[in-house]
Amino acid sequence: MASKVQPVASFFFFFFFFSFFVLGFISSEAQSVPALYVFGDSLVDVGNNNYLKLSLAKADFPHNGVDFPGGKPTGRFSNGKNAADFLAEKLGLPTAPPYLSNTSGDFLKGVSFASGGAGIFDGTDDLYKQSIPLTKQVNYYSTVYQKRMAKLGSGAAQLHLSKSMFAIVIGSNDLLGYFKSGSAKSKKSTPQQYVDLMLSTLNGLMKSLHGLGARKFVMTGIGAIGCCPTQRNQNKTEECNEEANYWSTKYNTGLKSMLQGLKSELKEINYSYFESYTVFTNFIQQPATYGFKEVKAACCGLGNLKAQIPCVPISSYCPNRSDHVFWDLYHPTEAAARIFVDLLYTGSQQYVIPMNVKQLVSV
Ligand SMILES: *[C@@H]1O[C@H](CO)[C@@H](O)[C@H](O)[C@H]1NC(C)=O
Ligand SMILES: *[C@@H]1O[C@H](CO)[C@@H](O)[C@H](O)[C@H]1NC(C)=O
Ligand SMILES: *[C@@H]1O[C@H](CO)[C@@H](O)[C@H](O)[C@H]1NC(C)=O
Ligand SMILES: CC(=O)N[C@H]1CO[C@H](CO)[C@@H](O)[C@@H]1O
Repeated sequence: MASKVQPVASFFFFFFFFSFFVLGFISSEAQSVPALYVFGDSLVDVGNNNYLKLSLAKADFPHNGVDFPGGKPTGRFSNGKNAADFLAEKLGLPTAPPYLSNTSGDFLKGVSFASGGAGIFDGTDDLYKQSIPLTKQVNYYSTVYQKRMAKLGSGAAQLHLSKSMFAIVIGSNDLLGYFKSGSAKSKKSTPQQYVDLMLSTLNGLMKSLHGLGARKFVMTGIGAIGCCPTQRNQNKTEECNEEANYWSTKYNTGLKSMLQGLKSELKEINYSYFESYTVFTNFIQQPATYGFKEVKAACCGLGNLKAQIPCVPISSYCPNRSDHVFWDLYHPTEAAARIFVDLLYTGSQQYVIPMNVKQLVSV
């Protein structure tokens, strides 16, 4: 009897393991992210501005990159890696390379259009002479999209894009520009009108991306920009600029409802919205929890709060970059960026809604 049962048993045994491996393989395939497309400003720029001759928003000189592999400046506004690098790492992808590094590239694993000084509005970069505003970033993406369609064919390209991540980190420069003393923008519109226009413009650009195959969005709110070293330095008691912070939170509230509206209108999109503001204020209120000792001053710069002269080659920088929240006047250290992305990827609903990026991958 046993000799008759055995082949059957081993068949089931084989079948069980076969299906385990094959289905396991298929489902991990289904969950893998083929590409990461990054849009935004200096928080996620990995070198596009190196190619902009006139731009004043550059980080291709020391001491930027002092902790980057190789210790060289790369164009990242950081001592090391930035959030774009960490997000790519989490997704098992190489860092999305700068679009301007090869405008004829195929970029099958993704590409970054992010540019220091960029805003939702085209004029936001006036201060920096040159950047790639979000509208232009989306235009550049459309050329990548055309190439994808031509190379993979419509069906395969749409499938590839529907599983890809579209990360957008933008808005801080628009708001900082508004609150710059004597800005023309603040004379033209109230902060509420300005924030509403930021959101409706962003909404239009997200719809364009949806029309070009984007289905999964990673969106970040604006951080506590009133607490960056340059803003504190403008206050006698080194306090945060409460007005800038207030309008960041108003923008974030508006962004959350804009995203809900977009989801109910377009149905097939999914997104993660990240509360950068909450994470920032946690750093400031409970620095030790995150390993920080200095939450006010920049690490690299000169003068009060190292915020009077920016991070340029003649500036000094702090010996331990891991205990500072801010690398320079505006930008977080690698240590802070790493925590942001950890929370973005696997954080609870307190930080990322309606789902974190890990969940977004498998939707
Ligand atoms: C740019 O991309 C094209 C297409 O992928 C590739 O053939 C070429 O080698 C790339 N050029 C550089 C300088 O990387
Ligand atoms: C400094 O910041 C505090 C808190 O926002 C504010 O009450 C105060 O007016 C500011 N002082 C100056 C000189 O801007
Ligand atoms: C640098 O700061 C980190 C985070 O606070 C700490 O863990 C580390 O021990 C510090 N390193 C040195 C050499 O002080
Ligand atoms: C987890 C989640 O919310 N997934 C949604 C992604 O979008 C599709 C299309 O709207 C929904 O059916 C899923 O429920």
